[in-house]
Amino acid sequence: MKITDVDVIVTCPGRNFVTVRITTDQGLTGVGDATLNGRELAVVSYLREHLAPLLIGRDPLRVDDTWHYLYRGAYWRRGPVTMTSIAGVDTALWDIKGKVAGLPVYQLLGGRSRDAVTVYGHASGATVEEAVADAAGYLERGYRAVRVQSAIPGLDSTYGIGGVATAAAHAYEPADSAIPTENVWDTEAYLDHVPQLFAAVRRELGPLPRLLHDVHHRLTPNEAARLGKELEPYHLTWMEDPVPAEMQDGYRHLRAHTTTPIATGEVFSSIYDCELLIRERLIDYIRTTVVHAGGITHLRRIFDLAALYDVRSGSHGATDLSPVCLAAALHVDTAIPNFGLQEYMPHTPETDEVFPHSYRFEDGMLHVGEAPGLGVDIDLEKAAQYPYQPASLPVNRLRDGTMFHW
Ligand code: EZ4
Ligand code: CO
Repeated sequence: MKITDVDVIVTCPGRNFVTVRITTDQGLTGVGDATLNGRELAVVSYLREHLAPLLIGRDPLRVDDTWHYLYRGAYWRRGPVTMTSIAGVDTALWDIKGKVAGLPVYQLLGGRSRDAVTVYGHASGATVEEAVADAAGYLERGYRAVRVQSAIPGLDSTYGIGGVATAAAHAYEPADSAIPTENVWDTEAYLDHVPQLFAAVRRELGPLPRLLHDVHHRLTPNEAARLGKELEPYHLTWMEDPVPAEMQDGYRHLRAHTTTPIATGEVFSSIYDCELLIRERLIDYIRTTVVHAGGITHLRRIFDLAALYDVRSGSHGATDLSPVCLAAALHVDTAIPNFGLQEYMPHTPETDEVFPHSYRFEDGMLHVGEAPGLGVDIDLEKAAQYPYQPASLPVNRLRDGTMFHW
């Protein structure tokens, strides 16, 4: 069997997605997500100019060999653009392998380790009361875990809060304009507010619902230690990305000062970005996912390393990861022994139409499909109706104008 075509499709059914579609000489096709929010066309160029020509004529079933060919063959290793590009190819090859075998990909990864994949939803609000009500709504709709974010008094804009209305929080999409929106950030206001938010959520919703919070890389290790300690009474499932991703040894200080569980990894692109965190058990959940961590082939290696140290998976699943990534993530989640939790934001109806899929949400869980391969496809005609629109993620500045982390 040979690869005859590698197409890179860009579509914007509400937001931009990049999809790799590989065709074989026997007419089989496979798809992979290669979306890197706000930097989509860098990946498109890497794929079209540098990877596609290398793949024509290769055996699509040599998945691991192709991964190493692309990873080692570049000489310049790692980084989000490279690893997202490789992920798109790798995911498409797993899809083809599944179709050739006549099996869903999770079967090729060792088979089912659980009945379904537990997810967490995104609750938010312009006030604490709204955030509590939104979280309660998720629990009523059957979710077993909820991430809670709320606006910070005194700040016009806060990460994780829907721009339109709270009821549309599931449609939260921060990449809204070609030139980044500039937001203002105040660490003291944030640190003062978040413990009050979770005190209210626990008071209203009781001790049992699983609660999460995303700090989005904005604290120093010592500030994160303070927040972790103050959140201890509220028993979070995890505090996400407490410090900037590159500050790995900062996790030692954080870990030594709080028992609030820690999750990180959505911006990591390889096992080398999280090896120290896993080996020293500095985190509880590793949030790498298929599209940004080198595809199924590499993600499985990360999760296998994590399993040795009792670190569980908690894959990123915001809506800038396409349904192709979500489908692939569900195959991994279903198969691995150390699955923890999967992030889930429903895609827009337009996106679901462009990417028909066999996974389904029911009662707080996602069920992977039984179709051979990934069980997801791209509808080329529908995709063509939504041309690319430049959109960047926002930036943050402190009150005095200093550039900060977003
Ligand atoms: O800001 O995926 O946990 N989810 C997140 C996301 C990220 C976006 C960036 O593209 O942190 O909302
Ligand atoms: Co996050």
